[in-house]
Amino acid sequence: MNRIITLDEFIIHRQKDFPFASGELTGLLRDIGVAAKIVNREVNKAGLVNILGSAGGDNATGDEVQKLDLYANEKLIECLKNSGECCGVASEEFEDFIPIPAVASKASKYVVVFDPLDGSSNIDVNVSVGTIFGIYRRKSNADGPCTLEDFLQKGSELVAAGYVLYGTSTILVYSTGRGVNGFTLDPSIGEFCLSHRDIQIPNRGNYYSVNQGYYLKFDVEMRRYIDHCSDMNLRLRYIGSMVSDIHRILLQGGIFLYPQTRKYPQGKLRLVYECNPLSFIVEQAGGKAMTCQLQRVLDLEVTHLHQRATIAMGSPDMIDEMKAFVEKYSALPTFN
Ligand code: AHM
Ligand code: MG
Repeated sequence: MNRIITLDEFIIHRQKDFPFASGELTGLLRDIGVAAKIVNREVNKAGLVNILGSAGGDNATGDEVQKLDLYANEKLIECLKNSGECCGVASEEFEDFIPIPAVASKASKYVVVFDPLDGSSNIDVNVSVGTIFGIYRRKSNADGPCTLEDFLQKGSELVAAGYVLYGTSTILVYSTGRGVNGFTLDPSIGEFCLSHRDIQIPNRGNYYSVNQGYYLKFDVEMRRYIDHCSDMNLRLRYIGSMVSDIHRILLQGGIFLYPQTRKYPQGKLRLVYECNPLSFIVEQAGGKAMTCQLQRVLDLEVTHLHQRATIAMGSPDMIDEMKAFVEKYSALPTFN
């Protein structure tokens, strides 16, 4: 039988691979691992305790906030204070970033961005949700509090990113820029154990993932590409929980699309909290991630915390194919 490797063991073992190998990132990743276990416990209890339903407010981008979102948000922040490595966080649930005071005069060098519970409209119906996170090295002076510029870095400057999927089992997937590894939570020992070593996304897959209900609201090139996916007998899978859809594509291949619609002319998904961290993971696994206007997501300028972006990510050959459709059909005059 293979020896079990826990997340903590793996992080410490990999520490030397990291360019700033001083153990700081190790502490942060462990904090996130602890938060994931706490959130997981609560997500699993969601049907049992009176935590379901709306907290009655809207988040910074106007979506209804579920109670469990707030809980996950709070726990992540609490846990990120533990190691003293994080000088500030920005969360999809808050309008502004939150500076974290230094612990025991430690010079914290990192900021963390996260979507505490993505796909939260799925909670009430017992469908998978996820946490998405990204870690940047701060730009501001380590003597003072963090500043907005620490959070407005391009995705290509991420030093680590990952997600936790609270699904039929709970899995934490992360990358520090040297491949992607996945750890499944073994509830009997309360540890994330290495289950998916060096994940490589297949060059193509049998799935496409898009909210096809918006078909008529998409531009012609996207409609033609979606028609093509259907003509090729690809299977449509759309959970409405991006982490779940991306996780399937990462393991089995496929393409995920969220193009612009009339309601969301810039796309719906958030660049800082959703698109950049997941694009980092997908690229690290050998995939590609670009906007529906064909810019590499990780190269996009970040001008505000809640910026939205269109997105196409997944298997490299399928992204190239999508790109060819966009180039061909967006160049033609449209007769909508
Ligand atoms: P959220 O952060 O408010 O949960 O929204 C993000 C989610 C993604 O997980 C998912 O892919 C998308 O919104 C679904 O949106 P839609 O219902 O418009 O297809
Ligand atoms: Mg989200």
